[in-house]
Amino acid sequence: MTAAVEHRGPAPSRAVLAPFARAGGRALMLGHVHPDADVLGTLLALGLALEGRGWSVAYGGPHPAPAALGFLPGVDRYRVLPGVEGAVDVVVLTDCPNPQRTEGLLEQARRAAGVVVNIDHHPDNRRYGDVNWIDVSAAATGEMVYELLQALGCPLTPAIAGNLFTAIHTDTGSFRYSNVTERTFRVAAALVAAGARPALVSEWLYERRAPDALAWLGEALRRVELSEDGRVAWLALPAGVLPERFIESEELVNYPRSIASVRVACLLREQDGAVKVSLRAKGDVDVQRIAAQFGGGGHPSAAGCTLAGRLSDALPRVLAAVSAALDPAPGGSRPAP
Ligand SMILES: [Mn+2]
Repeated sequence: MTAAVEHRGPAPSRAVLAPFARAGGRALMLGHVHPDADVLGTLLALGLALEGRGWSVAYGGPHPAPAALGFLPGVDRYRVLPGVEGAVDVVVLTDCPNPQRTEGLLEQARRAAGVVVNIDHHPDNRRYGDVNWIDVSAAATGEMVYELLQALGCPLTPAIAGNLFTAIHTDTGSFRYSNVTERTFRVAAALVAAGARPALVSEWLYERRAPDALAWLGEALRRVELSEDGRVAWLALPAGVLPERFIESEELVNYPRSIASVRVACLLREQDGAVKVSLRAKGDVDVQRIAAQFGGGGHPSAAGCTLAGRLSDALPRVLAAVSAALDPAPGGSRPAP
């Protein structure tokens, strides 16, 4: 490749299609740290489609696929990669705004690969690929990969459809969030027609809690706090109060978010000398801007960041930033949302 290419539209351009156009090749589907269903579902869907066209495909990243996503068709092929060995024709990253989130694997892959393709819907994507397709109007990268497979003429097998449906299902909070559009439902309908099973996905995602999880959930919910004006709710978890396994298996930030008056919900979690922060907005507050103040990123209504130090220091800093975003100073420099 010579100069890097950037494409922003909802339909893939010829430059986006070109790396996948040939009949066979070698591809690495590269995930980022703590891969979620949008990452895994899209990597697996595109990889399985390429395999159907005679490609040889490897799947992996710095961390394993979470056990809760063990139902994704083909996820057993996804490996923890200590490094990237051997040459490949194409490396694909999906839903990965920041190349540092591959923990060095992208740099190794770049040396081994003909082309790096970056497919994402995050507004703060760093455009690190040779081909960068960034569609911020997509609710999930799953919508983009659906369009890509349609444009390539790849048949939607039930396995491919199940992966893409799960990607869209999770990134939209089960089709509930403000990122959901007519297109989301159109794509989801096509995926169900192709064999995705919505009830099965819901059962795997929401009805497979461990027997002790409800007691831990009670412990978590007891700690939710609400600001005086009711617009901010937060859940602050000191290290060790809840099992890691439980926290990883729940979207705990959704509980403070569910209070009617809340505009911004925060989950702060102390771990290994740092505090991981998840932010969610309902309506007009851009939490991506808040996360960016602390070196993080995400989407306008769902973002995250990590602060060094203790929970007792991080909590007031985060709440102050949220408060400033809710009530910008008169004449301040905050751009219109
Ligand atoms: Mn996503």
